[in-house]
Amino acid sequence: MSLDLLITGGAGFIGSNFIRYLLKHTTNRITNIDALTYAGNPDNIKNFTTSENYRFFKIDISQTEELNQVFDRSYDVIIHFAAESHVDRSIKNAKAFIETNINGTHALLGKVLEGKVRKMVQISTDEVYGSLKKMDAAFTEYHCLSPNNPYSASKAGADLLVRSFFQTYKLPIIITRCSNNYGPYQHPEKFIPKIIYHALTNKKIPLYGDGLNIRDWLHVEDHCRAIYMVVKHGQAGEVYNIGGNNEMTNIDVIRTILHDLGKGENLISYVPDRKGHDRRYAIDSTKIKKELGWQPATSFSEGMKQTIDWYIKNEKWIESALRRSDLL
Ligand code: NAD
Ligand code: TDX
Repeated sequence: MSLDLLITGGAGFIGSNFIRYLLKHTTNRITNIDALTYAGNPDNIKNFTTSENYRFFKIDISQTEELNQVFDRSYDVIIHFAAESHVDRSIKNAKAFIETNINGTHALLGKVLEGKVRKMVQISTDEVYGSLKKMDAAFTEYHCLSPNNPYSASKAGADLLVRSFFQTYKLPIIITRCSNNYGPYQHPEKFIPKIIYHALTNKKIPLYGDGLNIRDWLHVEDHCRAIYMVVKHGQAGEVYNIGGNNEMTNIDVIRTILHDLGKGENLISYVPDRKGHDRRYAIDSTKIKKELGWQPATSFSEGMKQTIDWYIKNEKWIESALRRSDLL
């Protein structure tokens, strides 16, 4: 059965990969709403318009009047990706993070409350759980929320609002929390595409602090598959963690990419640490594996080779994304 889906933030990295996944594997009707901020790139979605199942609206989700435009119909599911997503920007100025991540999520919850949507999936992050020490067990869904930077605090705020709307109004809402994604169409301000672009153009690669912070890397296609399983089979009121089972230090990520590109470690430049830099994230995905039968299918080495290849072929895309963000 085809579903009527409302995707927020579908011009960004994960949202555009998710729509690509849907167009390839399903016949669902898709409405994509995105404010096209510096991170929302029209190039990411330009091929979608050929599908009769797809429509796009330039809408800021935190503005209720704008949001009303797409409620000319009701939806089976909202899949909510739209967010300000870059930690370093949130440390410089958190205002947009509060407006989009908290007020925007609240505006969408209002639409669910009005009965315009049958289910909502809130795409969240492992960062809401805070930071782990080296020997700590990975985050489960029961870990307390202890965000350490304005970005993760705004996402945790949104998650708590979502939780409260489930508890208070019994709305059919689900939260997913994933680890760091990588793959095609990721904004080049983020770590992996930044390393690749700097290596390709022989620019210094800034490595924060001692380079030993650990992230768990999840290929975006594995993530999209997990989200769709949650859309179809997830239970209201539940949280599902989604991890790549692939923890690496930042310095090792850089070394892997430099090695694959045949570049030297002289490109690495140690720079002052990010303020409040979380030391380690690790996700326990037992629940989604057991309950929905999902598991990651992409090995880091294979996923990274494909990813590097994509950025080599799309250097113009990287430069246009940097130009849109005044970074070039
Ligand atoms: P992104 O920054 O690439 O894309 C965000 C999209 O949201 C952009 O297209 C932007 O234009 C849009 N947007 C921003 N403000 C908006 C507003 N007010 N109204 C409408 N649209 C708006 O982000 P991403 O990396 O694709 O992340 C997507 C979601 O996944 C976010 O909610 C993020 O918190 C979460 N997440 C991302 C990662 C990751 O590694 N990238 C990991 C965990 C969770
Ligand atoms: O230039 C850099 N140098 C560097 O050492 C950048 C951009 C990052 N880093 C480090 C900081 C982190 O330890 O690399 C790691 C990854 O950094 P980001 O790509 O900024 O990701 P992170 O802060 O881990 O957050 C990401 O994963 C969780 C996403 O951006 C979030 O949206 C998501 O919620």
